[in-house]
Order: sequence, then structure tokens, then C-alpha cells
Amino acid sequence: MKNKEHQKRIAAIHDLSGFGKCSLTVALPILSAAGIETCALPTAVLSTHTGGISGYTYRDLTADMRPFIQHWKSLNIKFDAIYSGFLGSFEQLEIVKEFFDTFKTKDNLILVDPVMADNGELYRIFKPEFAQGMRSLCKKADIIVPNLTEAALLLNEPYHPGPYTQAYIENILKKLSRLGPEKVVLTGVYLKEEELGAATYDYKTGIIEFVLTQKIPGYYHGTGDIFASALLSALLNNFSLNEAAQIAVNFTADSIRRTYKAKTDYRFGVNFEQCIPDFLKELKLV
Ligand code: PXL
Repeated sequence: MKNKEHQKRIAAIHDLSGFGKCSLTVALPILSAAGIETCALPTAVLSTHTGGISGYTYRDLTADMRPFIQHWKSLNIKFDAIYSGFLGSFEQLEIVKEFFDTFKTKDNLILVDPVMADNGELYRIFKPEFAQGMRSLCKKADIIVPNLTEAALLLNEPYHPGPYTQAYIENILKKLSRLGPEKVVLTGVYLKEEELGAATYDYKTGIIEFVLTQKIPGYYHGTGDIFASALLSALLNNFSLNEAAQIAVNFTADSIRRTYKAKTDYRFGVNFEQCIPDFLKELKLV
């Protein structure tokens, strides 16, 4: 077991969808299990996520976001990382930029998951212009974690379904880094039909690495949030970018495998909870 002198603390800026396992209901348990104090700035409260479920409630919390910043600032709270995900409006994007400006230090990490699309399509809740706003938020990030659909939107390019060539992925990674973030982790990457995973790029070292595993059939909601939360957990436990991506791919794929076997509705999220013990072993925390 690792010796942990200083407990790391992060701010997680996402919505709270009561049912369906995504955003805060995924980020909080995963990062907390990884030993990281996770402070939540909820951007909205929904009865369920918006992915394929109709009739959800949506309580927008934009009006509370600046007062959260002021209060946390008055308490002089310091964060080792700031992690943003699903954001509902341009105004929320602006407030999150203010959050970054307020709490950025010379050595903390800003991770932006530009949640807005999957499978070649923008989530129905967003207008096409939202991608531009998300691009401007990504400029301020140290690390971004888009899927290939989000990458295409951020780069204002057409989306291509895979399999991809290595050269295509490398080019996308470099172009995304040119938007601002030093590190990019691209998800939904596959070079052959039967595999799926991620590719990492670190501008500083120029190193590009692929982390691929066997694809499990089907589509599973909320896996991007599980991946990004696991990636950040590993980075804050001092794993390298590529090791962190490997840990996040393993945890996400394990969660999907369990869900595939259980044959639950894809909209209800994946069983990541029962994969947490193995995840903690990979993090060398137990
Ligand atoms: O998993 C991304 C996500 C987060 N939050 C809400 C969503 C989605 C994706 O559909 O609807 C509210």
C-alpha cells in the first residue's frame, strides 16, 4: 500500500443526474475511492441523463455557480486538479473559465472533458455553435479527453467512423493539442474492428501511445465519464499519462464487460461499482 502524506483535492464541475450513472454520480465515487477529496460544483440537477431517456427533469444551477466560486475563494481552498465535464450552456462555459482563472496555480492540473457528442452526433440538448464554446474552454486546459466525435467538432472537421489509421489518430492528437492543452487523451480509438481504446499525446515529450483492448459488443452510456474520472484518479496517484490511460481503459472495459454479461439496458449505465476493487489494485492503493 502506498504512503500518502498529502491528500489530494479536486473540484469536479458537472451535472448531477440522479439516475443513469454519469457525470457527478460517477466522478464522486471513483475519485473518492482513489483517495482523492472530490469537491462538487453541480451545474444542474436532473432526474436522469439526457441520453435516450425522455421526460427528465432539469434544474439549472447556473445562478449558484459564481457564488460557489466566491465562497470557495473566501475559504482559500486549493485544488490539485479541476475537472469539468457536461456543461449545459455558453454561460456555464464562461463561468467555468472564471473558475479556472480563480483557482489555477502553477502546478495544478486542469482537465476538461468536452462532453457534447458521441457516435458522430451532437447530443440533442446542444446547438451546433456549442462546439465553438467548448473549444474556447479546452484552450485553458492542461489535458483534454474527447472522444472522436468531440474531437471532430472541436477541430471543425467532419466525423469519420473507424477503423482509423495510426497516422489519422496521430494527426488528430497533434491538432487538438494545438488548440491549447499540452496533453490529449482521445477515446473511441480503434485500428481494427475487434478492438477499442484510447490514444495519448504529450506535446512536451512528443510521445504518442495507443492503449487498445478487445471491443465488447454494444453501446454503453456514461463510459466517457468513467474513463475520464479513472484517468484523473491515476494521474493524481502519480502514474504517467500512458499508465493512467491503461488503467482507465482497463477499468472502463471491465465495467462494460460486467454490464454486457448482465444484459442491462444500455441507457442505465455500466456496473463500474463492482469493478472498483480491481481498479484500486491497479492504482496500487490496496
Ligand atoms: O455522460 C455524459 C452526460 C452527462 N450529463 C448529462 C448527459 C450526458 C450524456 O448524455 O445527458 C446530463
